[in-house]
Amino acid sequence: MKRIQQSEMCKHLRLYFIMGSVNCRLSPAVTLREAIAGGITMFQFREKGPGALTGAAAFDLGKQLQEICRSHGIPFIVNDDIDLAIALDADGVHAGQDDEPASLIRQRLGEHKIIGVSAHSLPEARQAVSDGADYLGVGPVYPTSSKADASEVRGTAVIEELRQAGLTIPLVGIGGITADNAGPVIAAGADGISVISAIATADNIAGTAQQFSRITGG
Ligand code: TZP
Ligand code: ICP
Ligand code: MG
Repeated sequence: MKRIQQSEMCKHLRLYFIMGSVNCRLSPAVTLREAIAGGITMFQFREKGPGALTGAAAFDLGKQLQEICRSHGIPFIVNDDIDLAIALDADGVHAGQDDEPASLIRQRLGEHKIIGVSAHSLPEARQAVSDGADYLGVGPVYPTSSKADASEVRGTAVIEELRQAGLTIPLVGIGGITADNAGPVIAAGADGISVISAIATADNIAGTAQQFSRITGG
């Protein structure tokens, strides 16, 4: 099987929801179902931070969320944990700068799986492109409380810089994005936005996701 095409990748990225059990107000399964009802286009299972599940409990929750994604045709991506992604036969992996390079992850997962990489600067983005990443997560765009070790907030400047430098790789902005501040992220050149708390902790999860998808064209 072949690498995912850029046009298909861009469609999946329009409204990319990320969460794990510690991010949710309701159960993860209910949260995910509501978010799907509101129009999310891709999902990342990110079981991280104090109180996060590990081992068999993380596998079991991942499996449950993957089945929900499968039944709605939503790609299911695993954050960081390549062994878990392989065990679940996930659709792909999202890797940080401290994780293995995309080229090595590709050798383990195969050509047809989606590999995303976090990039905070033009050099990191260029490296990820040459390593064979399928998409980038660029941020934090705005201040976030969902990532303890988040790097410097740069607004939309890095996204603009990558596009001005001619990078065409599909990318999402991430970090502190709400329905009120998502517009400039798309205007800066992002193909979509990635969101944890604004959706996972919303009073009306489906309604909030729907508001986002009106902005990103999802
Ligand atoms: N990487 C950069 S910011 C961030 C991650 C995982 C957290 C985004 O969460 P939120 O709640 O949408 O700010
Ligand atoms: N970007 C994306 C899309 N996911 C992440 N987990 C991250 C940056 C840190
Ligand atoms: Mg990581």
